[in-house]
Parts: sequence; structure tokens; C-alpha cells
Amino acid sequence: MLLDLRALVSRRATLGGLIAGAFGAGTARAAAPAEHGAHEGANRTVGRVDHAKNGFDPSAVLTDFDYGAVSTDPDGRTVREWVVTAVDREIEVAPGITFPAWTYNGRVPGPSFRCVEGERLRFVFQNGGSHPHSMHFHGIHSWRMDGVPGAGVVEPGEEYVYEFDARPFGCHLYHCHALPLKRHIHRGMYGAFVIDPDPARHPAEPGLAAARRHGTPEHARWQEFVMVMNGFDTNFDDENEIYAVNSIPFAYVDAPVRVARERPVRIYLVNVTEFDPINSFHLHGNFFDFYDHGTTLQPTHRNIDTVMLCQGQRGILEFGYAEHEPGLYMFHAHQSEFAELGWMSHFEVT
Ligand SMILES: [Cu+2]
Repeated sequence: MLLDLRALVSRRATLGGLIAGAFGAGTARAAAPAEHGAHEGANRTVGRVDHAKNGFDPSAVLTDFDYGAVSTDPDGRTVREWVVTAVDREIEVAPGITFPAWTYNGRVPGPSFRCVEGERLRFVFQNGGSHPHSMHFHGIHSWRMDGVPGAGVVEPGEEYVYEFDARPFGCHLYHCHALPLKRHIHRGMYGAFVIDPDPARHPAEPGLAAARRHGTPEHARWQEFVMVMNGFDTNFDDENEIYAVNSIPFAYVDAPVRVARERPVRIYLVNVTEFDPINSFHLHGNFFDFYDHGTTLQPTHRNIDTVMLCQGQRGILEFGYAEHEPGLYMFHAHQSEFAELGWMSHFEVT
């Protein structure tokens, strides 16, 4: 079956020996080619990534929103401030395979910033890395705060403060916009940026807005997860050898995402995958509502089980398992190659 495994990654032939090591050639786990429904024996990496050494754990990344330091300005408006540092960091992206990442705060994806519509946001960005970097936020703001060459690209050792209002509400992202762009993105400089709707601004649909606004009673029942779909070009040939959500292939096969059956699930899904035109999310045994960009309170798609996102596109998924029996429910990219190279996951419904 060793030959099957090598055939699987033949498009990435230059990865050579690394793949043989990563996919555990000749070990007990190298069994039949992966297919839907195969849990044990599927093609996958052998061994585990050392999350502690990496400094971030994909199971924690699902839920570790960063709300910043909150204060109030003289006008009574909420201000959130973050200090973000660019850091060069070697990370293990698959067992035995390290990648020379450029990171925000040492992790890939970077912190999942979360705030509320209408607040004033301030990001103090310090470049501790070896290359010029920036923070380019998707949202509405001045050109001065856009984090592009000429407007907030920061040289090593320097600092820039991005400041703008939180709008529109939705599921957004940020990434480095220094040049060459594809290099800075695929090195790991990106993250989720969630702006909750302010119920006071949505009098026609206050309940829907409150259910999305962290800290409200209506929000408390939701089980929320951040999933950033990404990949790694480990040999710098402009093709990805590894795909995942939140960086580590098969992380949620090794440690399924636990969800309580009776509580609804909301996913903030972001696609930043470089080099491939699209990525996708396919849910097994269930259907979801989808909010494209998260900028509406009513779904833009209802009752779908697969959504396709181009790079930079994102949205919110809502679904539940109240009528399901407990167990493992798969979700993955519906590009089979991406799934086989790591973008394969499970929910464990309890
Ligand atoms: Cu950069």
C-alpha cells in the first residue's frame, strides 16, 4: 500500500522523502486510500504534531477569540485595543515537517479578533520579523488604515497603529499585504476578524442580532468555532502539499470537535488558501444555513451541505444535531485531494 500513498501525492513529487516520512510509509496506519466514511486506516499523516512546541493548539484556536483591551473614550464609546507582533517562527505543520512561517503573535492562523459593530478599534502593530509586514483588514476604513504599500506596511523593528470603526458586522479576515502578496499570505500571516452585530442598531431583528452578539443571554446557547481554511507550500513550488483548517492536517480527526447535541452550532469560516482558486466545506449527515460574509442577519443560502469559497471569501454556518444520534460526523473539503492531504475533520456529537 506504500505505492498507493506515494501515488496520492505524486503531483507533489518534489516533496519526495518528506512525504514518505510524513505519511508513515511502511507503518501500520498506511492502509487503503481514503474515502468518505473511512475513519481508521484512511490515508493520513502518522504521528502527532507537537502543539505545545508550536505554541498553539488547533483545538484551542477554534474558540480562543481575542477581545482586546476594552476601554471607554470621552464620548462614552467602547474602544478595543490590541498589540500585535509579527514574528518569524518555525512551526511543525505535519509530523516531522517544519515550515518557516511568518506569524502574527507566533501562531497560524493569527489571533481571532472579535468586537462589536460601531466600536472604535486600535491595532498597535509591531514588526518583530525579518521582512516588511502589515495588517490589512477586510472592512470599511480609510485608505490610510488599509495596510498596503504606502499606507501601513511596517519595516522590521518599526510600529504602526491602525485605527478605525468596526463595520460592517460580519465574519471577516485580516492578512499581511506586503509584497509579494502570495508569499506573505502563504507564510501564515492571516486570521479571522469577527464583528458582532449590535442589537441596538437592528430594531427590526433584535433577537437575531443578539444571538450573534457575544455576552448576551441569547448568544450563550450557541457553540461557536473559528475555522480558517489554509494550506502550506512546504517546498516553495507554488503548490500546497498540506491542507487544513487552522493549520494542522487531521487535527480534528485526532481530536474531534466536541459539540453538545441540543445546542446550535455556528462556524466562522474563512478561506485564505493560497495557490488554489477555491476551497470548500462539506458537512456530512446534515445541512446548514449560510451567511455570505456574515453581513446579514438572514441566511443568504438555506439548507445546503457544501459551500465553496474563493480566497478571501468567508461566511457563517449555522446548524444543529438536536435530532441526530450521538457520534462522529465528518466535515471536510469536497475537493478530495485537499481532504486526503489534511483537510478532513470530525464533529463528535455528545
Ligand atoms: Cu508580511
